[in-house]
Amino acid sequence: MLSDLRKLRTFGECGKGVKRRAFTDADIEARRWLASRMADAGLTVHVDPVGNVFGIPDGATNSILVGSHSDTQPEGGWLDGALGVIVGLEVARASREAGGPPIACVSFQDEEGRFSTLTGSRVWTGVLSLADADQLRDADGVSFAEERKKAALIGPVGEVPADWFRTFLELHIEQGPILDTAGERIGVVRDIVGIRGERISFIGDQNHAGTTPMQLRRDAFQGLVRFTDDLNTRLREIVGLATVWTIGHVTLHPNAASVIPGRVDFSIQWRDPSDELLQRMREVVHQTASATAQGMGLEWQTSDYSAIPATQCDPTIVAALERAAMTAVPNGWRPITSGALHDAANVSRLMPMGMLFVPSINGISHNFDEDTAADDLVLGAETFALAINLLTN
Ligand code: HGY
Ligand code: MN
Ligand code: MN
Repeated sequence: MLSDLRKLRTFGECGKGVKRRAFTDADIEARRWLASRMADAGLTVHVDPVGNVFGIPDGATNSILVGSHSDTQPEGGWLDGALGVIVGLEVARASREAGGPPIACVSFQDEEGRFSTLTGSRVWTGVLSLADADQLRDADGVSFAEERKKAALIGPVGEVPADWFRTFLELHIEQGPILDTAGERIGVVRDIVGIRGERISFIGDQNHAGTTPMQLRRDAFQGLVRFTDDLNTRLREIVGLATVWTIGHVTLHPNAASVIPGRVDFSIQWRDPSDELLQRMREVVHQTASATAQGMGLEWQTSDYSAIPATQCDPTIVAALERAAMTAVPNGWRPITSGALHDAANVSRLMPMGMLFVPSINGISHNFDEDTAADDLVLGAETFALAINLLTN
């Protein structure tokens, strides 16, 4: 498992981390390698039309499905997604060698949102239609419909029916500080927060930075500044302890030192365990954008709205994961809410799902420095396999 994990890291390796954006050469090469490792393990490889890669045992149509994603953020850690994919492969391989229950494995595509949030598993689970996904473009305007044609480079492309599987399990790094700070080694995920996101634009007047008096300006960047400040004040009135919101991607037009920005486009996303709060927050985001535009003589637009509801893990699976954790590390585990989104959230629409976490050193993730101690990786895999034994015997 560790040697496969370290091999996967080499695809797009960049210092301690990786750059393996969905459908880039590094991603396709990694998926081709994964497909070969699945075949080596005696699994039949299926690639679906959006590049999700499945390893299916002996024509089984009632497997447990184990996996995650192998694409990364633009500056990704070596374990985010990769750990769950490699442990999925390892569990499928070990079960087949031991004559155990049919275990299938998967690497979902574009979980990290080059095109949209958790694109591959949203299409596979029917949350997002293929036709709608084909309308997506990345931040550089590259078409999803074009890029997904590369799926054929990985292996034979065809639909993979969800009813081939009865349960989904995902092992993942926590990506936050809770386990590491508490000195604990396993997190049994009880629920996954919901997320909402969209792209917002403010449009003003592009003009000369030297000759345009301040009071005559319609400066789109200043619009973003006021929006952000006003939004923080308004949201702090209504949010809870677990609520987060982020403006992570900003493009200014024309992005030149001597030009007053005529346009700013930015992503905004927010997360919380409560769906009604997430909805309320969207109203505040729009009220704030409208007030900002009105107050500064700007126009504003919104697009690319996406929503994944808060998700509960299956109680039977949670109980098995807790029993395994109590066996493996009696005083070193806790139940935990996932602040990160995972493909498991989408798959839970179709079948019972569960997740297990291992610690992230200093809580770092979505960063080249993301890391987890090797013995925690092994303990996580062993605890995960123990839970699967409990679920299948
Ligand atoms: O953003 C997330 O929660 C996930 O890591 N893509
Ligand atoms: Mn992930
Ligand atoms: Mn991630």
